Amino acid sequence: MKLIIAIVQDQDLYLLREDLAKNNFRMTKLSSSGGFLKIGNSTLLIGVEDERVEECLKIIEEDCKARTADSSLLNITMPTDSYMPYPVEVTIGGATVFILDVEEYHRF
Ligand code: 2BA
Ligand code: 2BA
Repeated sequence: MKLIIAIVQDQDLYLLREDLAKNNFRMTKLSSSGGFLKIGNSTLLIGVEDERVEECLKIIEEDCKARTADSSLLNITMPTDSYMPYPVEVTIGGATVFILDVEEYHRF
C-alpha cells in the first residue's frame, strides 16, 4: 500500500474529490497553506493499493490545473511586524505529490 500526499489548490478540490470518490479512492482532506505564498491550499491523504497508484495520479493530473498567482499575494515581513506587499508573479503547479510506502495499515 502507498500513501499519496497531494497538495492541491482549493479551486480544484471539488472536482478532484468527486472524481476520486467516483473511482472508489478513499481520502482525507486537510486544510493547509504554503510556506511561500501563505495562502490556503488543501492536502489530501490518499491511501491506495500499489496497483492503483498510477490511476490515482492520472486523476490528480487531469483535475488539477497550474495557475499564475496574483502578484499582490506575496508579502514580506518588516522588522516592525507589518507586511509590505511587493509585485511578483508565480506559477502554482497543479499539484505537488509525494508517494510514501505504507508500513502498516489498520482500520479498527
Ligand atoms: P470518509 O471518507 O468521510 O468516510 C467515512 C466512512 O464512509 C468510512 O469509514 C467508510 O465506512 C465509508 N466509506 C468511505 N468511502 C467509501 C467507499 N468508497 N465505499 C464504501 N464506503 C465508503 P472509515 O473507512 O472508517 O474511514 C473514516 C475516515 O478515515 C474517512 O472518512 C477518511 O477521512 C479516512 N480514510 C479511510 N480510508 C482512507 C484511505 N484509504 N486514505 C485516506 N483516508 C482514509
Ligand atoms: P507555496 O509554498 O505557497 O508556493 C506557491 C508557489 O510559489 C510554488 O508553486 C512555486 O511556484 C512558488 N515558490 C514556492 N517557493 C518558492 C521559492 N522558494 N522561490 C521561488 N518560488 C517559490 P508549487 O511549487 O506548485 O507549490 C504549490 C504548493 O505546494 C506550495 O505552496 C506548498 O504548499 C506545496 N509544496 C510545494 N513544494 C513542496 C515541498 N517540497 N514540500 C512541501 N510542500 C510543498
